[in-house]
Amino acid sequence: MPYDAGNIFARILRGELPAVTIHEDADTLSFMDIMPSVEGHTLVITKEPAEDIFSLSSGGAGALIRATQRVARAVKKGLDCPGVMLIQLNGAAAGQSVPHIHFHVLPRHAGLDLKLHGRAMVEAEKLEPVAAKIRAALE
Ligand code: DGP
Repeated sequence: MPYDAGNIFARILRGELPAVTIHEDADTLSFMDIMPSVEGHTLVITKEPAEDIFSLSSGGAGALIRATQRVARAVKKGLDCPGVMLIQLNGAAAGQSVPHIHFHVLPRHAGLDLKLHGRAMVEAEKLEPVAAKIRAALE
């Protein structure tokens, strides 16, 4: 299937929709998930218009995992969580809802259950203080 340039993340990349941004470089953008599974749920996306891991270039894959590693380190340090879970879904059958490749970065604490992602919306004002802690921990 051809890449859908009208998807939500493509619109965020074009500046048509707002996002609480964590980090941006030449190849990737990272921002807070608006329907988080857990406080601190962050997304890392490519600027390359690719739907999934299968259509992403190897250069794009390298840039994406490097940015994800950097953001995961900042989530761990900034939110002082003992674990960080990375999730990356490919295809509706796998649960992917936005057809633009992305990693989920989830702070984890033992015994704290994850909610299903993409359900309850959180306002930007509530995401911002958590985002500030992650940004401050970026190296
Ligand atoms: P996935 O199911 O893996 O495709 O995850 C898509 C995630 O994107 C899901 O956790 C909810 C999040 N999301 C959906 N729409 C928006 C949006 O407009 N802004 C932000 N920041 N996140 C969104």
